[in-house]
Amino acid sequence: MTTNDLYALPLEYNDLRASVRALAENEIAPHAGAVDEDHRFPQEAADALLKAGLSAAHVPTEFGGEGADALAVVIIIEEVARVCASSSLIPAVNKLGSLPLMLGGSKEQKERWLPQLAKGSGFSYCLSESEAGSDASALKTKAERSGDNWVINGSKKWISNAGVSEFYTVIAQTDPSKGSKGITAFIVEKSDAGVSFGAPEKKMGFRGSPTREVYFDDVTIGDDRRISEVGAGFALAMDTLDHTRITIAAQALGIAQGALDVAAKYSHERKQFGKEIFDFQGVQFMLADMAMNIEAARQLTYAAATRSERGDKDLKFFSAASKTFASDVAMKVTQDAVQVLGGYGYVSDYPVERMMRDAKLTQIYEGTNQIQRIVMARNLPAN
Ligand code: COS
Repeated sequence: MTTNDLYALPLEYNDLRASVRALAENEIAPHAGAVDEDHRFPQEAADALLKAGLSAAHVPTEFGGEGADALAVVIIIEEVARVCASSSLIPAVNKLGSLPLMLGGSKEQKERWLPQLAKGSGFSYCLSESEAGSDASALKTKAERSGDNWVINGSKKWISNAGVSEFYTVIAQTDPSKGSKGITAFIVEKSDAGVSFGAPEKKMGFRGSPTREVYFDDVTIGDDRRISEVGAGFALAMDTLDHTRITIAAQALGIAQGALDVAAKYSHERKQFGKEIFDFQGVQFMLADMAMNIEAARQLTYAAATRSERGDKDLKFFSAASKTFASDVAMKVTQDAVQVLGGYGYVSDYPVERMMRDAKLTQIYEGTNQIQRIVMARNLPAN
């Protein structure tokens, strides 16, 4: 290896970016505004992503998927989020929902669900509850033994793509006396008796992605649905998030890039005081800061993705850092993009107000940025 190979993406990733960008601009962007305005699932995006093998590209080839590595998945999500954050949740949620199965499940279990995911089934992740958000191990949903079966009762909150997905990884309490060591992971199917969904939440952003409660009422499943050792479900859930928080960084990165692209173009179109507003240094400084921060977020996110792929020891730090940094950048960049567009930025004729609303969630979900800082601090070298 020479220095020529360092800090440059291999050609295959640049080719992937170009093809996803073309698909996103042609088939996803035209619907992004309506999806947001009508609070409707981005079916056009779901169909286009599935057809191109991008809706769950992380599924290994032996299970019918594309076998995309963590960096490739990041680039897919980034490019889709650049035009429609709601649509980018399709590949992100599918990875989040199925990663516990990929990390903890048996070969038979993977053969049972992953090929269906590759064909478009959808896979959601059920960890959070109304009283267990940041304090995830305080969850109350119970799975109790009944002969050879498990009976699940309880409810999960803020579940992305709930109702759309066929499969759900459910993190449930199997021995309340043991705290985080009494938690176990299961797969529940939408068609299982006793599974139902709440009304879609009315959200500030990400309005194209349904977020609903999921209810479990005496849902009875066999032990073949258990994907962690009994009591090892919390560690599996946390291990999963170490890998998938990077996909939220990718999403934030894409939203920020999309907002910068709109603002930069607009700055050359809009004339005030007889010249392009780009000619004012105040606007140039804003655009330069936006681009600089986006590039820094991109480097950190790609570095985190390669650590996820290799399973490096410092993944936890990099994953939390990339999610925090990229989402904070997305919030600042989208606010500044609205500012560059002025009055036009504040109305829905341009996409930057949607992007600003979408950016906010990336600072909150898959662990608030405050929780990420706890994770980073716990993983500093001295610890
Ligand atoms: N990977 C593997 N295991 C982990 C882990 C990780 N990242 N984080 C914690 N664990 C394990 C710990 O090692 C510990 O086991 P041991 O006692 O054997 O060491 C166990 O899980 C409990 O860990 P801890 O005591 O650190 O748990 P806390 O209750 O303090 O919670 C935080 C830790 C706050 C980091 C965790 O609850 C969290 O990430 N919360 C946010 C949840 C979230 O992201 N929700 C978003 C919804 S999911 S989309």
